[in-house]
Amino acid sequence: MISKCYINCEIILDFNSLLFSILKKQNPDLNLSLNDVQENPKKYLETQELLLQNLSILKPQIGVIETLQFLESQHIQPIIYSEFAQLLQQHFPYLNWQEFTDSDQNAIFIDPRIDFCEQLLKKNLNVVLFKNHKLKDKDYWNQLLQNKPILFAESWETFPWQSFKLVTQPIFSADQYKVNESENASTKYWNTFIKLNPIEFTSKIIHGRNRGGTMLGIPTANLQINEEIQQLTKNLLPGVYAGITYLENKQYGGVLSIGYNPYFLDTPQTIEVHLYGEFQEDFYGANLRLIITHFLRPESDFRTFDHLIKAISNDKIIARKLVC
Ligand code: RBF
Ligand code: MG
Repeated sequence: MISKCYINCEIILDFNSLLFSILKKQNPDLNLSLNDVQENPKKYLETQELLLQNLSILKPQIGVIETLQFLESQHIQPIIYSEFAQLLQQHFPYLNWQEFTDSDQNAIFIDPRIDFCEQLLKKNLNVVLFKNHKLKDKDYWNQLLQNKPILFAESWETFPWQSFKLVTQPIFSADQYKVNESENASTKYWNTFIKLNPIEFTSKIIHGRNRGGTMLGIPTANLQINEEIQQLTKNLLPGVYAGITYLENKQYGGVLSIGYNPYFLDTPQTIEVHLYGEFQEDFYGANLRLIITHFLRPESDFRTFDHLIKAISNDKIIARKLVC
């Protein structure tokens, strides 16, 4: 009978995204996709020092709290394993941290990194990979693991914890979801920010990819990035910020994303600002003055589209309190 569930710490805190952000900040021209980091994190481990220094600015992945609550409701003890368990315990005392173990027959191991995965399977332990929109398919893993049994599951809710047979197909559908401010579950653990020395510039509003308004329900003004802006923002970690904006001489609070949109695998850097206000027009070509005042979180990849939406909706609530 399964009574424990070990979850990879890197999943809970999304180390890969932070690592990606730090590497990009050090060298914006580095031709690196988040997938590179995910597939071979060892290659980048020399920056682990930096990763640990930046732990205090991390927020747990948006679905984490619900997930842990769900597991508890199934009478399964959720444990997050990490070689940095003690350090992490100090930063995230509400999560149950433990050093890595690889011998517990009564446990399921969730999304281990590939090297741990092999180690676990050699010992005939139960490994489950949860589907996300970027997870390689079953054949890829089967080949890699030489047909050792590995379980693929679509979601926590549909995974048959007590008997665990498998398998469902991943479905990624965008249009059910919109930013909905009443739907924030994890703000309690997310209500943190860092005050910055304000960074100020003016930029032209250009066409983006039109996802913000239609897909995410959070319309954004995409800003042109010139040499000056590049210089001014080069020390900012890719992430989410709050600030004050001026558009046609009127002031609006704003929440913005500066980065590479890892969820959508966009590679060029973008700066996108959502203004707190009602607008009919699109303002393409207009100038926006922006004063960046707070850092909210590093940008992140997400397991599901739902999580991206929830994260942005929480950002929106937190930033509004700061700048409106
Ligand atoms: N994209 C990501 O891939 N990861 C993020 O963590 C992320 N956070 C965002 C937070 C805010 C407040 C906004 C406005 C956007 C964020 N985005 C993020 C960018 C989002 O993917 C982008 O706005 C849409 O793709 C539209 O281009
Ligand atoms: Mg936009």
